[in-house]
Amino acid sequence: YFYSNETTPSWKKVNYNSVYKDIAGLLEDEDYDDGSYGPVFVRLAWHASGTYDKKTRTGGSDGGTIRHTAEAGHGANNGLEHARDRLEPLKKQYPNISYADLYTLAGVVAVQELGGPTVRWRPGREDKTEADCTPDGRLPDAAQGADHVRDIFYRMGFNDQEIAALVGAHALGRCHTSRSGFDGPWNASPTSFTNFFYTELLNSTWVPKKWNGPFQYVDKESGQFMMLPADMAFKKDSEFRKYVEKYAADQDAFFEDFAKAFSKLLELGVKFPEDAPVYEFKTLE
Ligand code: DDH
Repeated sequence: YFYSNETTPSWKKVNYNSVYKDIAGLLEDEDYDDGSYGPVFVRLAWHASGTYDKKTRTGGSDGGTIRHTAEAGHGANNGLEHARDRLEPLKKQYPNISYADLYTLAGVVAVQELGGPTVRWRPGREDKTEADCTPDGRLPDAAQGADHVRDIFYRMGFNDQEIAALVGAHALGRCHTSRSGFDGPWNASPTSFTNFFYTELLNSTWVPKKWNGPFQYVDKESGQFMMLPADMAFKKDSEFRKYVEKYAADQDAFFEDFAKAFSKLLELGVKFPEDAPVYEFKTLE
């Protein structure tokens, strides 16, 4: 009779390289959005983590609470069910992975497989109950400006440089009127991880969109690309703008800073087991 199995924690029973490959296999789908679940996986990982409050040490990705109705139902999380539903078969295939690890790992896979940097990631988050969901209002409001963005991200423990690096994720994906009310992608290659958020922000002329929807900007030239009011804060605010100019000019610097800040985001508030290894997954072909 071997009892060693009983004492092995679930997180140690998972082959994370294998989960990485299987998540990568779920990215492409020509019928979904721009052909990839990558952007919405990144957003799921970010919203799962971005509820962290360093003062009360509540929120964050630990617990995987974004899957519970109470938190999934927060307005900012509209549409993230597409990402969770897409990943659900992997939870069945790997019953020992926590949702919290699965959702954060999906963000890492998406960043890497869409052409971004290697993001260091550790397993060992544990799922918690609905009672551990955070209150609504911890994620940023896209209609507001620099002061609000700072309030939200300083609460998590980020500085201006890290905030400016993180928002570069808006090179990916799009806004959906059915989810946030806003409309459109930020650039012409929403399924590639690039520094185009910064280059577009600086190089295009942004004008208010004429429509009945919420106030947002479109590029004057084509009208196809968008910026949120909160995005424009990174151009208007001189401290944020320093980093925007740096990342627009130097994609390597952006990749390096994004990888660090994104990894930190996914670990906010997590109490990892002492022997949890750090993975640097190899990007697939
Ligand atoms: Fe974001 N984001 N985000 N965002 N985000 C939206 C989409 C995506 C804000 C608002 C919105 C980050 C920061 C901010 C991604 C990643 C990240 C949408 C549109 C809104 C609104 C949702 C929809 O309609 O589907 C605001 C405000 C901020 C801020 O104040 C800084 C950060 C830090 C990240 C990150 O990942 C590190 C991604 C990816 C998307 C595209 C999702 C998709 O489905 O496509």
